[in-house]
Amino acid sequence: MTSQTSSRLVVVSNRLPLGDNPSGGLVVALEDALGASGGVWIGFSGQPSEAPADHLHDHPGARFRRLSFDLSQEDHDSYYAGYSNSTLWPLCHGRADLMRIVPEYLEGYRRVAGRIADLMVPHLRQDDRIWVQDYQLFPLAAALRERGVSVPIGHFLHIPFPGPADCAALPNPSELFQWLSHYDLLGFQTRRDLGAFVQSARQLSQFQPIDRDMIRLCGRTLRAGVFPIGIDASAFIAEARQAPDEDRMRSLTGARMMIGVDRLDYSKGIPQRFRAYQMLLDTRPDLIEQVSFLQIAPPTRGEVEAYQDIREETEHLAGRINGQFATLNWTPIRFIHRPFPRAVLAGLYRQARIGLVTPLADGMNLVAKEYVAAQDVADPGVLILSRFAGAAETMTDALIVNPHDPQEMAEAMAEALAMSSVERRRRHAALLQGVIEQDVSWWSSRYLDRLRPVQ
Ligand code: GDG
Repeated sequence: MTSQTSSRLVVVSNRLPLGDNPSGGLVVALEDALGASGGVWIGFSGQPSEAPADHLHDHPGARFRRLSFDLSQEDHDSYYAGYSNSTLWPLCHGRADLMRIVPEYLEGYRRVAGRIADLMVPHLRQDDRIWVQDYQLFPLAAALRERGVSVPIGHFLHIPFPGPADCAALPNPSELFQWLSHYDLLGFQTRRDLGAFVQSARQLSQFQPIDRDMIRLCGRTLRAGVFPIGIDASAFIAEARQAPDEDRMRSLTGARMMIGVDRLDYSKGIPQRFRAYQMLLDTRPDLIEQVSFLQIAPPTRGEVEAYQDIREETEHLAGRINGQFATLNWTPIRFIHRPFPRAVLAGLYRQARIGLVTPLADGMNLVAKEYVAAQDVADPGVLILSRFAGAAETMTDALIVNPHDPQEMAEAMAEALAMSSVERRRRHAALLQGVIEQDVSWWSSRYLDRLRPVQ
């Protein structure tokens, strides 16, 4: 086997970034490592297929090699909409009440990992290092090991790791730790998640710490560490500087804008945010027409029932608040259930006096970092950040709030609106430094430096 510096990187994620010019932080971060090592990115093609091929499809013409696999509708429903997004996602976000335990989901989840492993094996080389992304693919290392693959395999979890009480609600807690034990490196977003993993593994599995980052799990030795993900900060800063001013409502009424940008997911705390804003308008009538709230919430996972519910709840609440407070010149909430191009988002962040990032649970939350990167350093806005976003572990100069407490959030909004320019600049400078230093390339190189055989 060749040395690890010349090893080839193989990234596997649920979705393959496709298109001629795939963008996004993760792609940018991995592009250099993939390009320099002649690497490969493997993922789902995106559309369920009636006759899934028994080989990976090559997508030529990119800056790195991309190979996609097909999934049947049945596999997609059980593995993706089922076990990944109706069992694991709610569980990892503290919503065991929304979790659906269906034997076919778990079977499909295991079956798809086995299928991906089968498709991958003919493409693998002795000098590969494999980096598996996220909760959709927990069993992949075990499936590859079963097929004789012995190269280093790492996993990075983008979402929170559940504590022991939540893990115990899974249909298969001990299998989860078995799956994880086949990796050489487990990466988490925050110390909180690493701590939850250790506690859960101790209680529900065979676990022993060895030294600083080495552990024994289910009879195997591996590493575990914290690698907080970042954004492509320099690109985002440049994009926001060039963006046109799109906030026409401000020119009409002079109202300062608060912005939220989230996939419409129940973990993001959007209704709680709306209620806090309602409380602000109720208790501070002087702010009527002085502040507006733009919530961009593109659709996601519409096939899962809990997502249809959150859409209804959010639309209903926005309608009620608008009905109660709107004037002829001003609408308190603009709720837009559609995606916008990145460059437009960058400009909107820059024009917003307040960035509202108030999830009830979140692995990291990149919007918090994008909002900071987009600000005008001479006249920056204020980030209001939930203590339950992974980002709160490092972004301590934001106004940190409890998203379950509408009064505390309304007070933070009022405080942000009244904050002096000196304090806004001080807080923003500290936040921006972190966003720039710990960007997405920093994240991927720290992780890949540690992805090597354990012995
Ligand atoms: C998972 C974890 C973790 C949103 N609306 C539009 C749009 N977006 C972009 C944002 C941001 C990204 O999507 C969302 O990232 P988040 O980090 O906020 O949240 P998740 O999608 O839940 O991501 C999370 C992340 O993985 C990375 O590890 O931070 O905790 O849950 O970049 O800007 N982009 C465009 N139009 C939109 O309308 N172009």
